[in-house]
Formats: sequence, C-alpha cells, structure tokens
Amino acid sequence: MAIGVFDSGIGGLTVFKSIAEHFPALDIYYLGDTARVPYGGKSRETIISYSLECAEYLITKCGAEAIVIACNTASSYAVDIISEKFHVPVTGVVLPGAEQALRVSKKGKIGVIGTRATIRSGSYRAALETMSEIELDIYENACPLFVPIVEEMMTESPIAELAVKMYLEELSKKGIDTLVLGCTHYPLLKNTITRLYPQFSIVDSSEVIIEHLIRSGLNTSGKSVRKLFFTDESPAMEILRNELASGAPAEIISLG
Ligand code: DGN
Repeated sequence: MAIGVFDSGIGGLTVFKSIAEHFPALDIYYLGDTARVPYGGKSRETIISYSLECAEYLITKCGAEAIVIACNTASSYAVDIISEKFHVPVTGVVLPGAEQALRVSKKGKIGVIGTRATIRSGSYRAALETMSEIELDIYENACPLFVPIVEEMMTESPIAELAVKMYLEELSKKGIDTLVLGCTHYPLLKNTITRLYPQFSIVDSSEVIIEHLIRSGLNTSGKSVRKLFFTDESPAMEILRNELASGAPAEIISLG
C-alpha cells in the first residue's frame, strides 16, 4: 500500500523517518511544501487550501491511498476536510500527541507549544479536554522562532538555548510536568529542551503517530518505495534527507 505524508516543509521528515522505520515494506511518498513554508503564521483558509493541494498531489500523482499529515498546523485545520474531499483515511498528529500527553502526565499540568496557527486553533486543548477524565491545567505557547532556528540547523547553538528559555521558562514556572512538541520542527530541539528542563516529559508526535496507524488497520505491505517531493530548494533539505530519509530520492515539483 502507498501512503502520502505531507508537511509544510522539511520538519515532517521526522515523521517520515518514524513511519519508514516501523513499516519497512510500506510505500511512502513525502511532500514538503518548502516553497510556502511556514504555514504557522497563515490564515485558516490558506492553511486549508495549501493542505488540500498537498493531499491532492499525493493521491492523484503518487497513488497514495491514505494520508498522514505530519504538520501540526495543517493537522489542526485540515484532517476532516481532506478526508471528506478525497475519501481516504487521514491521520493527523494532534490526536496522537494529545493522547500520549494524557498517558504520561502525572499531574495533569500540560504545556503545549506550536506555531501561532496551531495554538490559535485550540486543537490540542480541545483534544486534551475531550479525552481527559480529569480536569487539566493546559498552558499553551506559540514559539515562532523555533522553526527558523531548526531550518538554519542551529539547534545546538546559544541562540537555540536562549529561544528555548524565552518560550519555556513561563511554562516551567507554571509547574507543567509534560510538554507537547506540537510542531514538526521541535523534536529537533529536544536535546536542548531536555537539557534545560529535565523535569518535563516530552511528547513527540513523530513517535506516537505509529500506534495510531497500527490501530487504524493500515495495510503496511508494499514494495518499500520511498520518494520525496519538495516545492522548492531549502537550506537544510540535503542534510535532513540523508539524516532522516536515508537519502531517498528527491524531486522538486510545483503544486496547483
Ligand atoms: N510543520 C509546521 C507544524 O508542524 O506546525 C511547522 C512549520 C511551519 O509551517 N511553521
């Protein structure tokens, strides 16, 4: 079976890697909309329209029979819309991430970080509150500087450290015990985050989505096809293609 994974850029390759490792036979097509990244500061309408174009490419050009939205911003707005339009199963990262947060949080004090659009959508809050049996303390923060830091491969730099402190100190003072990395790029800052805030249990959607795919009954047989598409060049593309996608072949395409 072929699945299509899309993200606003290269960060979703963390999700690609996780799926490729767990389902070695599955055919996986990845589309990174690098020409239009970031989605995180855009309006709901724009995010939905870009997401529909990404899904359409993967379904019509690559033959994807299911879609995984690696992008938290797109997952926050477009899961139902894509599945209604294309009649294929669609898995986003918000529900798996929220479910895992509830599993690991001991005190029910949960921090959620993501792009401005993800935080504005309230998607994580809604998912957490719907699934929780207890009252939660949820603290959300948009961290717009994290994406460019990752895109510039500065994850271990003093700038990364400063930005992590700037965005997370408040959440730490609130006493959160669990931090949801609600953006594809943030797992790449995990080392810096855990070094500065070792008390947080970190939820990384790229890891927990696997369980959801297994539960959804995804047919994981295939010919191990791995193909990447990007809508433009991007500074860290080559490095991450090798690090996270075992050097799978990549092509620049245009959408629409
Ligand atoms: N992929 C986006 C997300 O997970 O929300 C991050 C990059 C962006 O578009 N801002």
